[in-house]
Amino acid sequence: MQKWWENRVIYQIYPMSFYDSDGDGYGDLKGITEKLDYLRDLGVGAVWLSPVYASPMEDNGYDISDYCAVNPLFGTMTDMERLIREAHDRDLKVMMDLVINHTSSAHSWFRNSVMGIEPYKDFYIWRTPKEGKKPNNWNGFFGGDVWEYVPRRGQYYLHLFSKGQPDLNYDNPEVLEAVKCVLRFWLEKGIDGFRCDVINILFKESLDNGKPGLPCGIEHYRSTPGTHRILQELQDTVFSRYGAFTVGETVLVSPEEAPDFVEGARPELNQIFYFDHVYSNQIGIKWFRKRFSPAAFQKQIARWSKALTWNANFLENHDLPRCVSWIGEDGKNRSKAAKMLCMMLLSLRGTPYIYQGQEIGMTNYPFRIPEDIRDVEALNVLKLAEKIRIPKFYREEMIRKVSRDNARTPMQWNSGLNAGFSVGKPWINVNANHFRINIEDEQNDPESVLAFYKKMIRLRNGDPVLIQGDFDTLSIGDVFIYSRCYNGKEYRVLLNFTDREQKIGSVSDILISTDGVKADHVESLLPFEGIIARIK
Ligand SMILES: [Ca+2]
Repeated sequence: MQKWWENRVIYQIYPMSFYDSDGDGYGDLKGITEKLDYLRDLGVGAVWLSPVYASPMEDNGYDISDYCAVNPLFGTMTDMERLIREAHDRDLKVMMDLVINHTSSAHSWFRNSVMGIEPYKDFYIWRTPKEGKKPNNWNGFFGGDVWEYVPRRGQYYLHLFSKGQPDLNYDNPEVLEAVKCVLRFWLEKGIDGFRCDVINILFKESLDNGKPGLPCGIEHYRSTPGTHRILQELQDTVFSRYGAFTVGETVLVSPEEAPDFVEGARPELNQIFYFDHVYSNQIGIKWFRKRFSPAAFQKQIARWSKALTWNANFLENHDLPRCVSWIGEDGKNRSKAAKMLCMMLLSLRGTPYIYQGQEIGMTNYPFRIPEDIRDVEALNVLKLAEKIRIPKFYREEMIRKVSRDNARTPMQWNSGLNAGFSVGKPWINVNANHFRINIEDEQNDPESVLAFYKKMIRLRNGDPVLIQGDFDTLSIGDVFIYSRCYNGKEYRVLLNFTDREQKIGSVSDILISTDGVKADHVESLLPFEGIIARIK
């Protein structure tokens, strides 16, 4: 039997930038509830909310100070309960973000831990200085130190992310019990599943010095047996009891080790996100990029589509630039490229994830540096780049192209004030292109990116070949070609990744094209055109 997460398209909401119901410039829970009919009409079957928990917002909510409370910026627990109820009334599942590698340093667990109050004393990873020095040579994901000294305890604590995000100590069984209570709290409220943040680095197998690498020390905590044990236990004692769905965000997992998380003898998670396609044009780290290569990008998609029977497929999220800007083209071919990428996302094998604004082809933002930037990560990198004397022009371009803020500019609802996102001053600039790229206009245009997303979602939702069919790669390069086969039927998907017309031989019986109604027989693809043809 198909599981709900195999039949549904999942839509990611970044609450701060989705819709502001009360004019304070920040999106909120009531705002999301008001827009549920829009999501229903789009055809998606589940929403995943980036964190809405109580948080000092040092890392935009990925630093949680109370797992069982709602951030007042987003509303109240009553607003959250109403959102869950109203979503379920519209047959939309609700997923929350789960951040359990670390808490905020403002969490009461951490405060009590600093004071040495039981049972919290060993909830975090504390170590006494070694001959006055830090416990090891590791460095962190945001660059720089992983150890912060606390005079009160005379000890350092470990933080793989910022110093306001201390790592939980999973060597202490009471930590896992406390986390289970949090999970049950939300599942009892009717949540249908979780997107689990950096889930494969929970358990630190040792604190020995790391080998040189990025980040240094990762071999001691990436995909360790201890992490597998924790995930199995959460699955056995919590997730399976509620039929809860889980998708894991992983850090540097290879296609060879991925099945251990989702297909092992003891299932741990239902799906994981891989990032190799996103990394395909990076040089070492994400800030340095080479020219986008369709072949390098498609190779990773093809590799993962073969490695796992069921993938979590995505092109955008709250941490990435807009796909049409870096994979396709956001100039004159924007709408064509956005539709082609939509066709790929919705015709791969696995669950498609759409990030807010992707469905209208929202683009990167031409940020003024640094005054328009809000993301702490980009601001840190900018300072670092200046220090190591990367030229001004280059470092500004780097931030403009890669900054996470590209995904966080407000949702473009209409062509009016602040794109209809808020009547107040938005916390981050609205892209000026909302005059021509916005939901209201696209809803009235049958040729729009939005209209194509709706069409493609409806096609996928009702088609077992697109949902369950086996995947096979036929060609990689300027034109990406793959097949989907199910029950004696075969579809062929052909996607032009270039701004030039491409010959494809003779293809007939076309099910759908990104270019509207087609003659029954074509021999070439227009710039950025995609088609799905029935082969048998
Ligand atoms: Ca608000």
